[in-house]
Amino acid sequence: GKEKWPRGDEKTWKENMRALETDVPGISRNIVNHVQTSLARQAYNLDDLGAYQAAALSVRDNLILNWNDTQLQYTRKEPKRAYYLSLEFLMGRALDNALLNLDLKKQYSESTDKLGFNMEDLLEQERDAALGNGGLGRLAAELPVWGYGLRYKYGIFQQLISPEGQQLEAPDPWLENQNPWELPRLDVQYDVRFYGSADRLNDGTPRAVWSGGQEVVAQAYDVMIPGCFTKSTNNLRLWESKPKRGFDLNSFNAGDYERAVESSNSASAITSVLYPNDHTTFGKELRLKQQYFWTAAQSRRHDPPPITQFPESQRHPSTMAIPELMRILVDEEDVPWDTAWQITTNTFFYTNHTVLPEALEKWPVPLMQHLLPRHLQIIYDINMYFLQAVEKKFPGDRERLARMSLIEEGFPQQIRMAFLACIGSRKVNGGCRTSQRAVKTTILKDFVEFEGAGKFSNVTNGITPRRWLDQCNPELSALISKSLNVPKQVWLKDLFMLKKLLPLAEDAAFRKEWAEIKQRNKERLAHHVRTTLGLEINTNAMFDVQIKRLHEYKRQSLNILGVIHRYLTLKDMSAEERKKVNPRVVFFAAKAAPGYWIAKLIIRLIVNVARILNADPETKDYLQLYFLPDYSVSLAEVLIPASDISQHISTAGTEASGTSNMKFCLNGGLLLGTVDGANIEIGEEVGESNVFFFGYLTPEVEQVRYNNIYHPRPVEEKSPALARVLSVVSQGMFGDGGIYEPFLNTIRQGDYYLIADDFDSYINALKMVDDAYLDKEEWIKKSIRTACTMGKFSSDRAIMEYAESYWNLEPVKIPA
Ligand code: GPW
Repeated sequence: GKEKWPRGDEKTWKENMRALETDVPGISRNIVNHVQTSLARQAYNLDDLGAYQAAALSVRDNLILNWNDTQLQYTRKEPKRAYYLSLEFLMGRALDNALLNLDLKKQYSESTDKLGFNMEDLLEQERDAALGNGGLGRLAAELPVWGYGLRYKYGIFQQLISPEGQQLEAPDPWLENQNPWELPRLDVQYDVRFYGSADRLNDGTPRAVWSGGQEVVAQAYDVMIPGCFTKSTNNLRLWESKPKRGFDLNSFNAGDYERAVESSNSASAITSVLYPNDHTTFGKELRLKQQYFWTAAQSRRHDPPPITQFPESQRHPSTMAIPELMRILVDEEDVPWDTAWQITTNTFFYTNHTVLPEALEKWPVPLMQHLLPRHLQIIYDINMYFLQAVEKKFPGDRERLARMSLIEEGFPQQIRMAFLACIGSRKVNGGCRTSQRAVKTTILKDFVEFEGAGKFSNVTNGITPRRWLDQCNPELSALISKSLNVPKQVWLKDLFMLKKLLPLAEDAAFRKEWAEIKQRNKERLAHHVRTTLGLEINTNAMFDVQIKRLHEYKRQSLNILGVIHRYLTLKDMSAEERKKVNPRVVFFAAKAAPGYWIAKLIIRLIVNVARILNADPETKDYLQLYFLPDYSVSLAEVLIPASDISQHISTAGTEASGTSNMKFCLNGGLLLGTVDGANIEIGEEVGESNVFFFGYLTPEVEQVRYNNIYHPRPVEEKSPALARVLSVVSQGMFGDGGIYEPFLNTIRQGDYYLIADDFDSYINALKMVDDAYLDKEEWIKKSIRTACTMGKFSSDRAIMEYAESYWNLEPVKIPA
């Protein structure tokens, strides 16, 4: 019984429907309109921020029109959809990306020019949407599916560095200036319950009633995500928590205003801040509240069934969606248990993002009992049926049952969320080939034996060439279009086309253009550092970059100790010898989790080494070191195109994939790395002669670690060069040596991350990089070969693999 629409006079509707403004006069009209009405400002008091907002609102109008058409088409066709559930979406800025995807950048720049504003300045006005920690959140931002996340009031903290080199954290009030990219959906609100009690009906059904406790409201905000050169515009739905209307009415009525306000604070607290811990879990109640709040809000929307959802992360924040769907089906829809379990295990797909066992999420049973009593019952029931099945296949193997149980014994008992995600999903996949192999042979070994290997496979991560080439490196993008002789609209959607440029590595004129672009990107970075930090950078040097979260396993420590080694080597040389050295500028940018103090100590060391090096008249022309504070997506967009070499040097067997490695290579930066994560597949694509690998291999690491504990050898024996570096740090070459002892001791004893074991091999690799750089022409060839073999790492390829072999989705065409 569909109603007739439009209501009223069809002609009036048709005549007044707005179309996209795509010419300069129309765009200018639209921008000025927003200045006058949406912003209530005028030409005489308009600053860059206001002009940015008006331009953004005008672009948003276009996105909304496309978004409406997309919605309509989805409503008509009712295709199966994939929902990507992630607690993190590290979006970065939206305006430039939207302009490029809409293919309207030129027109908008011309229009703002006419209005007296420079588009590049306006773009700088936008605050990053930083609702994520690192690669995991960024990956979520790059997949073209419907996303569901949380609308944190505060994103990842802002990093400040004190004069002593201490990391300080400040809140990130990113919504302060209004966010033009979101639409509050006041009509989309759901109640979400916490606490209370769960009573089984015991009426022959598995049903229970969950009641009492506290209810909060989940309020939807929609963020429009433009597809690339298409009308198709996706949606990122972010949930905000707020107090229920009439929240704690009793307290209000009793005149206890303060208590009522307190509980309303606790309702809003759920989505107030992103947890800044990368690769760790803390077992905090508020975090579990965040997870459940979001999976509960999301699960209310399951039209049209069956839904295909897609929970992410080894930290399994979305695993709560599994017992929640079971609860809805069993308790609210009265579906029999077995049918409900079948639906559930056909709905979820689980992507694993880490191989570090300490990052596996576990929740204390007492906390779950208190906060989500019904879900605990459901988890117990799932576990019971599951262990019965295991027992049937492996009769009498009690140890196996204990290993595989969703409940880990101990005080308190803990729920193993990775296992729940595994058994509750149709497929389990990893972010690259080797990490998935690692998962299958370690964390989930028993599950592979039980369920068969077919359930476990890998979809290698990808990155979007729109942001990570066209947007951040427009000159390179233009050169590629010109050389391929096709518009960027074509090759940006078929990145394998870059292969056609490989022969041009032998063309001197092409190499010259390629090198000049790299040089201008280096100057752009130098300009950025000059204007933001007031520092002068030698742009004739090799730019050597390591940017990622600060973590011991990622080994920024190895890099900084290598820098000190280089410094000592330079100091040993005569002035004449030094003149032959290839100058190098080393860049770091990284945030450390606020409670991860060894990581903060490593930042402190980097900052203090930089202070000494950059002021040393003997060496500063040959070696400079910069720690750029407050790493963000926007900073990455300036750093990545400027890099000659980048470092991805995690201990073998620790990095699940890495994605910045792909971004650097796509921009013609060479890769220095360990044989780990996606580095391996990058090496396969570009050829081993174009990358620099070093260090112990994954199968060897276990034995080395064992020896480091049971047959320890002093650092002096493993690497005299490193021993010297540690001793100058300890003796105070970079300020009070004493404060670094706890860090140095992690290398002297245990050395879990193999710093001493890999050091000489690392120094050797750095030397190979230096030698290779001496032959400039050959270096540029390597740079071209690297960029042009990155086809495989486009997120388009990754999403195609997901859609075809996992989700069974088909693209929906949005007609003009
Ligand atoms: F531990 N990743 C991340 F798996 O950025 F949860 N933060 C995290 O907390 C985790 C993973 C977690 C990253 C991986 O470190 C990186 O190797 C991978 O490329 C990325 O997730 C996307 O899969």
